[in-house]
Amino acid sequence: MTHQFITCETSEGVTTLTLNRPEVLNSFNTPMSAEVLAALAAADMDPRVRAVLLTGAGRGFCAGQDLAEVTAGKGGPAPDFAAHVRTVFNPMVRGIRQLEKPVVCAVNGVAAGAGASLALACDFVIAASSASFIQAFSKIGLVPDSGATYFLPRLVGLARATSMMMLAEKVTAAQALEYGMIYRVAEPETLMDEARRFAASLAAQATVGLGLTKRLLNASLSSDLDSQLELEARLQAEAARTTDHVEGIAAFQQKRAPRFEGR
Ligand code: T3D
Repeated sequence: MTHQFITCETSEGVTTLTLNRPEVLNSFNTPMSAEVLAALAAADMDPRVRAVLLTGAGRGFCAGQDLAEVTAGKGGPAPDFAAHVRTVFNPMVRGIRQLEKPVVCAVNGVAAGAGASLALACDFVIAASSASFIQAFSKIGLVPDSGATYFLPRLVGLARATSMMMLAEKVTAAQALEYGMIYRVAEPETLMDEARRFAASLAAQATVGLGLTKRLLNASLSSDLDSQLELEARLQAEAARTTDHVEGIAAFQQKRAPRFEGR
């Protein structure tokens, strides 16, 4: 499939998806979001793909909605923001959370607005020490979207989420790590190597088990203990039927590293 606004390549079981509009800090126009969605769907369908790496080209990760596309203040008919959020941003967030393969986000620079939301929806965020996160919405009179109000309070607590969202202050990568928003910080020069190696190591794990773990974590965000215990029991039975479980046990007994095939 050819892409105009992203690049997409697969090696070592990892699909690397790069947002590629560096001149506008990879902000989202509608076609770019459609390309991201199609690439996530392709990664989902392809059994050779066992992890996804999301990053941005140039000095920024993603500055959220492309404000040149927004017609407010330019006269003309009022845009249907609800429809836009439902059709452009929400499907990408669902695409990341429902993909039962690990998604690593390498935040190479500023992540603002829906760009920050998208990073927070990923399973692992590795940020360059020079990167930052800005809940930029309030600066333009909008509300946080693309799952920000769902993920951020759960990651950092209500007080910090409130201040980030109402004050739109820049959160550095070091602060994001300290607050529990992200997984790791890397030096800018080594970010992509580290992120690729990390994604490849995830791709070599028991993919079905990781996918079912993601389903459990998704459910746990809005579940009660009894429901969660029951879901764990059901999904454990599913994981136990995989070839990778048999291989994991064999490797343990033979005191060797497992060779997981992702099934
Ligand atoms: O429509 C709906 O569905 C509503 C949904 C909304 C979801 C959202 O994401 S709302 C939030 C939208 N994003 C923003 O408000 C962030 C806007 N950008 C910024 O505040 C700053 O650019 C940054 C803090 C992210 C980075 O600042 P800085 O100083 O490093 O870079 P810069 O000079 O501002 O930007 C560099 C270029 O990118 C610049 O273009 P130029 O002057 O070199 O030709 C700038 O205009 C462009 N750019 C940055 N962000 C956007 C953008 N162009 C279009 N849309 C952007 N979001």
